[in-house]
Amino acid sequence: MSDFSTVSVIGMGYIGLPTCAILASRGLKVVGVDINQSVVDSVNRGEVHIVEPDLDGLIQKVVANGALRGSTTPEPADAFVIAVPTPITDDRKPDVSYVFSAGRSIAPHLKKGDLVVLESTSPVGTTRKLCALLAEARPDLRFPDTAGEDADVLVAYSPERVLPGKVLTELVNNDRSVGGLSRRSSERAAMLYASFVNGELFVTSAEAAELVKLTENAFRDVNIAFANELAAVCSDLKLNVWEVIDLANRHPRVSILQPGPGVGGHCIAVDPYFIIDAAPNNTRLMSAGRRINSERPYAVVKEIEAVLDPTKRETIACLGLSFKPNIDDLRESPAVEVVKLLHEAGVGKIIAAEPHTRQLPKELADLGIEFRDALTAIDKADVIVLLVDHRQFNLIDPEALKDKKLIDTRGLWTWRKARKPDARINGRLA
Ligand code: SAJ
Repeated sequence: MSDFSTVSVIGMGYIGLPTCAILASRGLKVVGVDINQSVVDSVNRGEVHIVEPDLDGLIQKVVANGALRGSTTPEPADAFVIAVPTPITDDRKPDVSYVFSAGRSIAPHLKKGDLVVLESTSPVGTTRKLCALLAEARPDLRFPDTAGEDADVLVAYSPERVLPGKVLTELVNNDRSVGGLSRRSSERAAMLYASFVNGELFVTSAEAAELVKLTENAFRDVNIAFANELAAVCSDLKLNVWEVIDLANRHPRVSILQPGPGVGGHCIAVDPYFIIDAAPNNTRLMSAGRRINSERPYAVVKEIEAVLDPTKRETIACLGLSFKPNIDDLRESPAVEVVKLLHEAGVGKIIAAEPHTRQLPKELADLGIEFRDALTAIDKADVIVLLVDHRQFNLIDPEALKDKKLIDTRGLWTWRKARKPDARINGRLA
């Protein structure tokens, strides 16, 4: 049990809301702050506005027992956890304005002994800038950037690293880096996380912790780019990339990720730019990775065009629109991008199916794309494009699709389901 009694979480999005729920479930009084009135209202009704396994039950419970309350304005607390978005601008520069406005909003409520932790993915140096902003707003208090261990308010950075879809488990079980602007800041922040983290807590500097977070996602982006580059190579050489990867991964020190129609979501496809912006002359690999992954939807459209019959207007079923399997999140989804590019190319009649949403996102609805359930879409189509390997699509027997032209961007039907168990003898490939 920690000696914090009240914690305020600023930003109740994909990370902030589950964090509120976990902190509140550990006996802390939590005030979740969000500038969006409808988010606050829904939390205060015990409801969730995002889809995340088990989160609804937990929120309902902690709101009902009075441990969590939503508010549009911050109020005094022992610790403030900032979990607001840090998007990129159109010219791919980090936009940390939400972090600084969160800082300005909590500054009037700070008192001696308080802790401020930034969790948002941030360019290196942001925590220190946030601290300077707080110090400027509160000249009556001492902060660790200038007062070191004598500071009145402690400031640290501790990035979230949870996987959407497994947030509640990973929040508790993942190891965590905690980077304070002073030793006491690190210790105090580690104490806060110890109230709910079972994983190990590693203390470092704020700057190292900031780069650690960016590095994790940049590493993954570059590695997915390798798989996507291999997919292009295999397409040239008329080889099955899924088979090549599966067999290469039998090497004890090789672990290639999976190719696909591109990299989506608000993290992996964005965070490398934070490093590229900070060190443009030393990030050739990360820049190339970003380029390769961003170009994937165009390669998929080319593949589709190549199988279309030019003498007629064929129907193309695009299965799956979310940015990864088994979720409803369409943010920066390469599948949506493929549908848009196909529409722009003006080839065929497009039907889209997404089992996790009730309707098309506005950007596709505005284009007049038809929305159907997967089986109807398949039935009507000449070409089936599998864009997301949702569980539901795994149930479809590839045999039933043998009269259709298949573009399987995830290797679900053309490799994972097609692989015959009798291709192995005593655990070895025959
Ligand atoms: N993808 C591939 N091939 C793969 C793996 C993923 O094409 O082999 C694609 C997915 O289809 C998806 C995108 O990459 O479009 C990202 O999916 P993901 O499941 O790899 O990751 P995210 O964006 O949901 O969450 C990531 C995680 N980071 C890492 O795994 C290093 C998560 O732990 C972070 O907390 C999260 O970013 C974040 O918030 O930063």
